[in-house]
Amino acid sequence: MDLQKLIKQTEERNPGQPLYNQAVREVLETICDFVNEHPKYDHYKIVERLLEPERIVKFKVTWVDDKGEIQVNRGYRVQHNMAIGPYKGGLRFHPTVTEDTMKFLAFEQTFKNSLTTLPMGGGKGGSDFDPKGKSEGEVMRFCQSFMTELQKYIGPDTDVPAGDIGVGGREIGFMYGQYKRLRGEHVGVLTGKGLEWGGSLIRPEATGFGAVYFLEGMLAAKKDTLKGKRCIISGFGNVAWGTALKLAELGANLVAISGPDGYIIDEEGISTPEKIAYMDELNATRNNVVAPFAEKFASAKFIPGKKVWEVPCEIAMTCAIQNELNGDDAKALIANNVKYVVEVSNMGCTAEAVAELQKAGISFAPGKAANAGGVATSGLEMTQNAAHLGWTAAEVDAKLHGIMNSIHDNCVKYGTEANGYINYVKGANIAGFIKVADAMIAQGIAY
Ligand code: 2IT
Repeated sequence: MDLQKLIKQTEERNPGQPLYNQAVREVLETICDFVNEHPKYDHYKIVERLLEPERIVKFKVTWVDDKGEIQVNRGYRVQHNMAIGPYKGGLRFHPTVTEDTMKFLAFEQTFKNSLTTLPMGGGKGGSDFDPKGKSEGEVMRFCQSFMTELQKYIGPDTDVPAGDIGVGGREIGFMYGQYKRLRGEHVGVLTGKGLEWGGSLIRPEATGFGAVYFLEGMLAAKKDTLKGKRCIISGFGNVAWGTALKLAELGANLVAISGPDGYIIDEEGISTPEKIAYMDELNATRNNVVAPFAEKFASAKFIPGKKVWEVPCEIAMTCAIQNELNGDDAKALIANNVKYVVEVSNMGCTAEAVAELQKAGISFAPGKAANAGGVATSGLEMTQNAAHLGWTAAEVDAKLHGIMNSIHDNCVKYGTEANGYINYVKGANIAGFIKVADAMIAQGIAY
């Protein structure tokens, strides 16, 4: 493959879509040598074929707000690749959602899902609907209208959406109810469902738990452990919550979390059940501010308008949104002697940040490897639904742990460089690529 030609072609074919171009560029740069060592991939034009989603569905979502006014939003579902299983990936409700956001996330999802070892293709969807300040009735009416259109394109064997930013158990419930009402089927068409109606234990915790299991692998590779390590994370939503829970359980010292309004620093540690439960409570309001945490706990201080990456730490984890850690943030972390940086949000770091961290020899994990525990546990929910049974928390957690270990092993296998540095970005991209590419070759020229 001709790297520069493909990067240029992607830019020309996807103008005004910087996120998609960023995600593609990172993958192309890291798989290039591997692809060129295996001519079959060029022969079957696998890379070129992966750069075009199989289908993009874009639709209108109209709904009526509490004042009786009609509102119009945009809905999306990008079905990127179905080679190894039904399309699978979350739904994001956030005002920043565009076709570009959906395309980059669906592209990442294909590689991530391939890494999980489970049979899931890649997809992503969502809307520019802003849950902030909306009443329960407004959220329900929006979800019902959104699903009325989306249901035409999904199904338990074709495409199985789940949650993402702005979509939690409540929204999944409203959407599942509408799917059932329209189709008359109680099937595993969404994951992240409530426990009483087909959900899986550990799914709410899974993204954070999985990320910490992956981090343990990174530490073990350096003969290091988590105990007592000073950690900071961005965000305070579902992913940050699961991460905080597992960090506390394993004896790490989490001292900072953040929101769009600033960050919280708590030198006594964000590790008690009360503090971690309050993160969840704050997130449930969907008001998107972390400041109230400092009003509730005396040991916590709120620093308004600043990014959390200025806090000295050994471990930093992005748990909020894409490109939240830039080149300057990476330099600040490096100056403060950070040792491990884990992307838990999808593409949480800019390309400049990744380059800075890798240049400094910092152990860095990309989101598609470190956050794969969420979708992996969704895959386990699909298995339980298909078999009409439910596993115990211990069973699901053990499977999740095994999957994260296997992803770490694969990153080491394909990402270890001559000097011993583990390039997790390269390892994850190559390992994720191989399975999808070989399945596409086997299935002929279909997509
Ligand atoms: O980014 C992600 O992997 C998710 N939002 C979870 C997707 C899923 O299908 O559970």
